[in-house]
Amino acid sequence: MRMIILGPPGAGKGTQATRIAEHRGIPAISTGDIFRTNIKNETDLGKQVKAILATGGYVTDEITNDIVRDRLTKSDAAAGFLLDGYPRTLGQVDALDEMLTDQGARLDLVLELVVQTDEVVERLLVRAQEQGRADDTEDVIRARMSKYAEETAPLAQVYSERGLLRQVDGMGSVDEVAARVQEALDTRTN
Ligand code: B4P
Repeated sequence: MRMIILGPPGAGKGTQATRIAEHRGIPAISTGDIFRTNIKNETDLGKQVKAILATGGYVTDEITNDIVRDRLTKSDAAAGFLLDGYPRTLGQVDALDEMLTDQGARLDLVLELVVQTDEVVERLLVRAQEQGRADDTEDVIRARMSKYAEETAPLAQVYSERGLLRQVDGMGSVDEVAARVQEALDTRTN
């Protein structure tokens, strides 16, 4: 299965992606995690993107597409994958289409977690206290939210028109959301 998980910052994409990936035996590929690992390891890429992540902006399509293109050629992604946080722009949608065409593959599903803004800001502020992620300050969270509304929210319409979009209520506990996600996957794949 080749799928995407969409949703605003704090929707629970990473949390649900890990569960789905384990359950389905496919890799969860998070562009945010890839960037954070590079920042931590002080690689050239990490140095290039550090300031962008710290302010809640988006890394350029060129850099991001190259990373995903490279990651999708790894053998563990041959039979399927779950993309978390990618694509985020219409340019990335086009790039992903090309990558899939090159592989003779196609997308099976785009799952969108639907949440309320107040709830996700609260979740991210809790994470800020627990994990201290550099982009989890209230100002940067608001910047990430508006970037999402402007650049990424329109992607749901694109995938809806292709008949690939499945919206899932992302409110409630992690287990409650996981149960809804599971149901959406089961009805889609059975
Ligand atoms: P990401 O890592 O993708 O960050 P995000 O969209 O802000 O998602 P996040 O991980 O915070 O939220 P999630 O919903 O998983 O990207 C970080 C940055 O990298 C971006 O801002 C951008 O600069 C750059 N970037 C990444 N991809 C890019 C791309 N394609 N193009 C350009 N730039 C890119 O986590 C939710 C939190 O809530 C977790 O802490 C979890 O513990 C908690 N939670 C989850 N479910 C919950 C529930 N049901 N109840 C309570 N808490 C819950």
